[in-house]
Amino acid sequence: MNQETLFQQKIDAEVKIEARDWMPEDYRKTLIRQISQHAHSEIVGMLPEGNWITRAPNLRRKLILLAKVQDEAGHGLYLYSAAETLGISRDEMFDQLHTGKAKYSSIFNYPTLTWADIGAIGWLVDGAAIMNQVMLCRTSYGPYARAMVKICKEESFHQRQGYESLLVLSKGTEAQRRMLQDAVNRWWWPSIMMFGPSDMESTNTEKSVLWKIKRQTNDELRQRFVDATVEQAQILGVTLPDPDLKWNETRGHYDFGQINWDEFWNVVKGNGPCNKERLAARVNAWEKGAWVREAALAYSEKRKKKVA
Ligand code: BYC
Repeated sequence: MNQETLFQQKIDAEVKIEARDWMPEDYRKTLIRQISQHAHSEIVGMLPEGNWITRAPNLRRKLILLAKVQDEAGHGLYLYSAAETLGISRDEMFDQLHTGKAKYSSIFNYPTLTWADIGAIGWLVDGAAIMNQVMLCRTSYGPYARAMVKICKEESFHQRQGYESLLVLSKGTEAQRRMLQDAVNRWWWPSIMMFGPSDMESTNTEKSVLWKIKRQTNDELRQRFVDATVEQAQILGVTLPDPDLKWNETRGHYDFGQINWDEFWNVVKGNGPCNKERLAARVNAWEKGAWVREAALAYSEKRKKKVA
């Protein structure tokens, strides 16, 4: 039996693939691509929220937001470590991000204009992220699956804090309710787009499902997210900005309107409202942090010499 057949048998039998195991080159490449893009999304995802730490409306909200943004840095680090087990270095991954070769989630290229946007990110963006990431706790590559277990626990707190902060706004003044509705109007469609292109257009899904890297397709997850979110919107008293959103008795799911795929691809290709700003912020942090990396390396060299 050849190695490829043995590998697929292991996948089919739900045996986790570990770093030292034989794997097809395409499996390794797909994982490096997905895990590093996921890590970059966590790190870039800190930027739109970090922007609001100094403007949080009270100490409690500030503490929660600080904790959430720190969690995201941690998620990035677990994911970079998981990707490193596949033979790529962290410096290479950063280089791919900084030169625009690696993607990160489209969602973080939209601006956070008001405080309600922070709640909407928690509710909708983290809500969409969890929908996608729960399946990744059972992904076939061991180091990725194990990283995802901790990440999902924290994402669940992130989603709840966002929803709770919106619930407070929904019971607030007329101006607060308007701010809430405006944030939902702007974040709804980009959140739906986060799941990626439709199954017909997705280039990677077929292989990723065969290898159990992904266990559900982009459209399946998007539908689950819409179904779960509609009732939450009703409790908040907000209208989701889609006139075609309605329950379909036959399908047992909500139907929803046409996604603007031109907008999605435009953002993915680097032309969204904040792409340039986000990338510049990351490159700037990398360049300004050079002395920290040099100092840390010098210290570890000195220790090594002492031990020797
Ligand atoms: N944005 O064949 P497809 C978070 C790309 S952050 C940009 O379906 P795949 C959080 C895709 O990469 C959430 N690009 O691809 C953090 C591919 O291009 P390449 C991040 C996208 O990989 C802070 C092409 O389109 N979560 O949790 O099978 C605060 C064709 O797509 C996007 C993850 O990264 C997009 N939205 O499926 C709050 C989860 N969608 O690479 C929250 C892990 C697609 O071939 N990633 N593309 O050049 C995944 O599950 C999958 O990579 C995706 C896409 C579902 C995103």
